[in-house]
Amino acid sequence: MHAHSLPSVSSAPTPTHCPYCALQCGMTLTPDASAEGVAVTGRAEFPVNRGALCGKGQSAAAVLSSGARLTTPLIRSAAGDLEPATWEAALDAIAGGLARTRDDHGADACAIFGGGGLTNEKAYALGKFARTVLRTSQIDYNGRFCMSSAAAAGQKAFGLDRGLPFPLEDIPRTGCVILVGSNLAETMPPALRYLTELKERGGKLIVIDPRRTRTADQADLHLAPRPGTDLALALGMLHLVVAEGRVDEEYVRDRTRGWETARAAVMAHWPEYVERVTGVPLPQLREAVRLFTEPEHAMVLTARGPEQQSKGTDTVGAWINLALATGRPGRPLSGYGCLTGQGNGQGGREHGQKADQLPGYRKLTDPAARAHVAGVWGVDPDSLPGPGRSAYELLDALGGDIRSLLLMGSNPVVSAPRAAHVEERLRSLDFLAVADVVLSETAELADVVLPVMQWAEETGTTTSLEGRVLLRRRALAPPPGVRSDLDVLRDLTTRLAPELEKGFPTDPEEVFDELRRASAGGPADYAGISYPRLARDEALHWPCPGTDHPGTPRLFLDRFETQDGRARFVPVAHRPAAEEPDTEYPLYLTTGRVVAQYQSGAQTRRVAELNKAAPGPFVELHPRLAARLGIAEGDAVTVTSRRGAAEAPARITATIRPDTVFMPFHWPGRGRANTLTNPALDPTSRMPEFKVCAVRLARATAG
Ligand SMILES: Nc1nc2c(c(=O)[nH]1)N[C@H]1C(S)=C(S)[C@@H](COP(=O)(O)OP(=O)(O)OC[C@H]3O[C@@H](n4cnc5c(=O)[nH]c(N)nc54)[C@H](O)[C@@H]3O)O[C@H]1N2
Ligand SMILES: Nc1nc2c(c(=O)[nH]1)N[C@H]1C(S)=C(S)[C@@H](COP(=O)(O)OP(=O)(O)OC[C@H]3O[C@@H](n4cnc5c(=O)[nH]c(N)nc54)[C@H](O)[C@@H]3O)O[C@H]1N2
Ligand code: SF4
Ligand SMILES: [Mo]
Repeated sequence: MHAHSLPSVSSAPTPTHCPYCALQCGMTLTPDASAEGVAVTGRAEFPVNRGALCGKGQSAAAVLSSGARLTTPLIRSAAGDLEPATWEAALDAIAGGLARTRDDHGADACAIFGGGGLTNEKAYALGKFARTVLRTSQIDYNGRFCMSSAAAAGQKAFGLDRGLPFPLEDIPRTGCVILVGSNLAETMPPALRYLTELKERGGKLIVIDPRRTRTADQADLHLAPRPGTDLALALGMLHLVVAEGRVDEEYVRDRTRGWETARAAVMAHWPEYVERVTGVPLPQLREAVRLFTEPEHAMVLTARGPEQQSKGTDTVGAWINLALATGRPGRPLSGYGCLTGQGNGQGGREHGQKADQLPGYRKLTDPAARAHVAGVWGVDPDSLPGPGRSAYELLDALGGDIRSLLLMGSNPVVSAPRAAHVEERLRSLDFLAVADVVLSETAELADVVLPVMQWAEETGTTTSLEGRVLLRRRALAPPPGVRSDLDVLRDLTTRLAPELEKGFPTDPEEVFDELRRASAGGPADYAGISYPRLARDEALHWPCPGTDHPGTPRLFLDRFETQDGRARFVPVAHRPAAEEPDTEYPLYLTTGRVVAQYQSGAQTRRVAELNKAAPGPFVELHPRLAARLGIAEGDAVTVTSRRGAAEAPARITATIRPDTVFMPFHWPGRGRANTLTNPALDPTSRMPEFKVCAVRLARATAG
């Protein structure tokens, strides 16, 4: 239907950024004669990574050429197989499937699921497509599984959520960093140098993790609490801060509200109680308080450990309270930050693929926001639907009142909690369409699969964990047969609502320029950021309201983004995880990552050298537990929770608590960690409890 004339690609080296995590390391792609078509090198002049790349970034080009790459659309045949089809047939089938659902069951029976790896342009277009073309409220994305608890807590306390409110370069110059549930050494390896430099300058590092990870190995003090007890730990520290007279009274008076109520809640958490709940000895707790309060500057950084809990929002709130009581946020070289995870985990949550949200981090329930965005979109504000369901709730409703799903940029068959149930829900849909670069486990279930371009084949912007907006540039032509997600959304609009087609340009810069207008005046204001500016300047942090505005690397120095400019203490109390160990399921299971695989593994499991480094799932357990259960290194073990059972080889190590086992979640099949996880949701952020559930363990019976 449309001619796809692609701009010619230069043979000169292209400066760009990594396709994977939120660090967005700078890299250069140089065309060569290899099967990938380009060589990857780290870009020394980009200050965040200064030329360093982890193994995933270094090998990212392998996925460009991989034999497993999708290069033709697929349609499920009457016999039940996915068979090659033309683009026209595939797009017709998707438009037909969505239109049928809409006509038979109403607009909200169609749903969209997006991803934090999609560029700002794609995330924006996807949200606009849901609300104007499908007119459905049912859109959410995998970022809900990522940093949503930190985002909710940051909103409450500071009136604004930006992962880090200061650049990474501030970290080495502070006096103490408490790193809560982050395994930076494996999840953002080039960023480890900020912690090493901190220590070289005499600063202290405290790591809080039930496992002594490679990151915890670097710490001056490692606290290893029971999974799911960070909330009590933070309250215990704050209790000591109060008892020892270490509260910054002047700061609390001038820059905050709500201390009296929060203080009362804190005082109920006696250190002895905290010791009992967390398993962290009181002297260690006192030492942590001393290290954190003595220096002039200090920071608390959280990642998925404390956040992926059914009380993640309150837990992060408690850590923010500790930072506020000691006068840290909004002061130079100090404060609270969240280490966002996905390549565009920050931007992906700002421009409209989140259930309750309009571009610019605006609220879908705010009449002024609706009027502004509807104006940019040229539609009636009343035609915009209201907020929809959160990610897990949406997946759980598939086959119920949601009958059709279009999915871009996620692989929930591997990455969603209670994954066997989610898989069954996906199978029960009337219609499933998936756009991906590879045939992921979720794409394997689809009625129609669309092969799309990736990172090095198209231009687009991402926003890093520092709120730094970056330009990823097209460096090589995609394989024949592959189109962009932006093409897909335009071509579906042509079929479903031709009168809106003009609103779906396929040139990323055109989409970005519209995003700038839609975000103007909102909390995440991109109005002053343009492609030409991004091509010259890699230090533009939002908000950036005007083309001569320098951007905002550091937030909150004068005021917080609340109405009165003061930060809010949130009163919180400890509560147990949704599921605690008992006689039937006596152990904690926690989950996370290894350095050589990324997320559901859809991309990195297709790279030979990464598979060599991390070939498959495993169950990490303590030697004492192994001895008690008669399990030897490498034995196949069965891990059982109330959701199901998984099997993987044992990896025995004294670096984990004896009451806890750990599994990485990167693999499908029998070793899938998410077969076991508990979808209990945080009441505010709707984050599932990936980091805590109860399991039992046994040596797998031979067979
Ligand atoms: N290699 C690699 N790097 C990645 C990714 C990847 O998949 N692979 N994904 C990217 C993304 S999207 C994200 S979100 C980030 C995640 O980055 P991280 O948050 O660093 O990663 P995780 O391994 O999920 O969790 C961190 C640590 O939390 C600990 N933990 C478990 N339970 C608890 C608890 O109850 N309390 C505390 N305090 N700690 C606990 C785990 O033992 C683990 O070491 O990584 C990004 N980078
Ligand atoms: N047990 C457990 N589960 C977890 C977590 C945990 O710690 N423990 N962490 C959670 C977290 S933090 C996250 S972020 C999620 C992530 O989990 P997923 O959402 O599954 O993330 P990915 O594996 O990155 O999936 C991205 C998919 O999009 C495809 N893709 C890449 N680029 C593009 C593009 O431009 N367009 C399109 N259409 N597709 C593209 C990739 O090939 C891949 O199939 O997992 C969550 N699940
Ligand atoms: S740390 Fe993250 S951004 Fe940097 S190379 Fe590795 S995956 Fe890419
Ligand atoms: Mo994430």
